[in-house]
Amino acid sequence: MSGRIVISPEVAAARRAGGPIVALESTIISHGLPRPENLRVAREVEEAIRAEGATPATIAVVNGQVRIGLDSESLAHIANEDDVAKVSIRDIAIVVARGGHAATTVAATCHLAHRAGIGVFATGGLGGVHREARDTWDESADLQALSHTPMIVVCSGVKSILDVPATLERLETLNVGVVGFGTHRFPGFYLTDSGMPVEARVDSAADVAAIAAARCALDIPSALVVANPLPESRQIPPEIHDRILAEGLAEMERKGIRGKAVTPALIDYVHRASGGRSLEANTEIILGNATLAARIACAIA
Ligand code: PSU
Ligand code: MN
Repeated sequence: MSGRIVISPEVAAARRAGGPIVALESTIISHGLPRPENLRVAREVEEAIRAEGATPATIAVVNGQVRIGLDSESLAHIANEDDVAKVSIRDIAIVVARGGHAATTVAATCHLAHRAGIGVFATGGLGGVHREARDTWDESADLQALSHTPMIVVCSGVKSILDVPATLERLETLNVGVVGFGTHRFPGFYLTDSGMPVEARVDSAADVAAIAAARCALDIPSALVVANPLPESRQIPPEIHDRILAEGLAEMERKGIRGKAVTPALIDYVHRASGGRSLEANTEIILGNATLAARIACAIA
């Protein structure tokens, strides 16, 4: 590919062999988890994918180059440095042209992974419709990207910092497929059940692979979201969750935080207010989703 996109030797070898590959986003590393746990979790997630016999492809922009698969030094840079921008699809080219560094959101990662021939992607939570969207029009570009990128996206729903029912409506409007893994309930990230139903349930990686094959044969242009909940015993107790969430939303209002700063600021608030509990849940979510995505990638390959 052009010098603007560089595929790591590990990912290139997997591509040549037609082996299973799982794309990973990097905004969760740079803006979604606190230091120093972010780097540790990023490495554990890659290992979890290798342990299933698949190849991880963490995606980011380093020195103006899109990297599909990061070496150890680049991963550490994304995790530790303040000069890493958060980029969605519209922002990628600006950072590339200027030779900068950036972490990719779900939208940007889907776009770049698809371009690199990767069909499975694992993350924690998707962006979605914000609660005050009626006034602010704040809806993540992730949703648009999912509507026109054929990708299997394994996640634990969306955080309840968002308007979950509105997000599900938008996913329907945008033709994005949603299936619950082992459940008919849409997960609420820290909560096993967001309170909203999912029509289609799948129970195995092979189930997902069969749907992926049918989508491919039918040229369905959008993504399939595989919503994978935390087990109930591992969720944040709903009373604690609801209190922290209300406080976090009030703080954003007070500080007047807007635009793409909203998601990282809210996530950071929840991490601080929950005394490490949300970090533990977040780590478990990402590891679980990476493992499931690797199994799906293996079933497809
Ligand atoms: N939700 C999370 N953790 C995250 C994000 C979302 O639970 O780290 C990140 C993802 O990279 C997602 C992005 O694509 O935030 C969405 O940001 P925005 O709402 O500005 O589109
Ligand atoms: Mn936004």
